[in-house]
Amino acid sequence: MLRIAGWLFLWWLLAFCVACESAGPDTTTTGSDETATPVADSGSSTATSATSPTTDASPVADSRLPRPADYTLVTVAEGFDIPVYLTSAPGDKSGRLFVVEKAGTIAILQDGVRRPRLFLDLRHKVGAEGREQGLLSMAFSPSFTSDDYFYVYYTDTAGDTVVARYRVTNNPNIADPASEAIILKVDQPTPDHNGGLLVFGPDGYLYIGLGDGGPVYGDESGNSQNTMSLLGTILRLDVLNDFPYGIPPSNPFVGQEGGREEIWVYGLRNPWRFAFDPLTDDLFIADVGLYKREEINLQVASSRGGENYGWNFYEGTYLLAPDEGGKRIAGIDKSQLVFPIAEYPHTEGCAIIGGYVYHGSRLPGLVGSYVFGDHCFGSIRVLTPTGDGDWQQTELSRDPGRKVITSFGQGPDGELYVLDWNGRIFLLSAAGTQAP
Ligand SMILES: [Ca+2]
Repeated sequence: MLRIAGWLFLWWLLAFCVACESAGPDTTTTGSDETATPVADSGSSTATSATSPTTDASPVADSRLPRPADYTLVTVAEGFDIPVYLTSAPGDKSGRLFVVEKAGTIAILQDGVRRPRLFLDLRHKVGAEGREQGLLSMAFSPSFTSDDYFYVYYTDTAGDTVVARYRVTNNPNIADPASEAIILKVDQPTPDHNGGLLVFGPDGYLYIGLGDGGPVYGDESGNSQNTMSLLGTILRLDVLNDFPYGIPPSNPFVGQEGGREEIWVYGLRNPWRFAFDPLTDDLFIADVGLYKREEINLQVASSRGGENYGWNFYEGTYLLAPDEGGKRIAGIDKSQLVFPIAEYPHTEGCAIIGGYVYHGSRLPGLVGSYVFGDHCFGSIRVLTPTGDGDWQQTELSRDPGRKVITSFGQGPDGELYVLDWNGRIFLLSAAGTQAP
């Protein structure tokens, strides 16, 4: 099993980020860093300005920036089989956490103990052999207390993406495996960049992230810039009022030529994880990079959708060269692209793992900040708002090789969990906190 897990991990790394192989000095590339501000590499206590194509972030007073020494990760559970997502059910007072395992199972973690019986076992339907395939996330219906529905995102045995709805049985700890209702299937050209997240927005619509479909390199197929393709996008569907889904009338391509009506935003490489700030309804989209940059995009709540986040012209603020597989077009209008609010270079990581804006009670110093991480460096990072619309980036910790972050998770109390390829679940905690 260890050997298999090791191979899977290698595949994951390679697929998630070709840059793991090519993240060395930038001597082999011909692209230009025309708009980028380098981020300093200063180890585990980096405090840098988030890069921005137009403005420099105003520095936050040091006292407001999180200090690495103030935080730690406390192990709350071990022994999961490649956990890739953690969530809770709306209105659920039981304290249960639902842990999605890549191979196709959902387990319940309650009071720090894994319940012996699985909530759902889809291993017979899920193709999880490769790279970024598997059962990748779940989302409970906003009306779960009345409709008992939840939704899952998985790779089927043919290698394609499936979004499906399931229902809980009369036993709240067991879902009905026969209740599957397929919402959406998306052909995947390769096992790479298959996205993986579905989440309900504050508007009650289901947001579904899809990567460019691979292969690993520069989206030579041009899917992300092709709005007739669902790849390289976040979709926005009405699954509560229609089956398999309805198109929200306010979606940006409704009634427009040249775009699929399911698309909410596009120009993404692999939005593995994204999250709404529950206070502001702003959407934070972490997009996994290729050679150079890992990036965070912010869509403010007032957006009407249709943003083009720039891939595969740009990776963060790095302009891809033609021989880097980019779909570079002379005279591209940068004003039509939306650039990230923050990025970091591949000297500090190789695959961003998007997290959440923190609104828990245990860590008052992080309230309102966006907490995220990096898969390869095992790092926890924070974006702190400067108060004038910019953000400052801090690295809280780094643990390359030992901690292999697959995802963050959020408990019903807003506390943040970190999930690790090696089966561990950590709680982001104040320094000095003891394991339960
Ligand atoms: Ca981008």
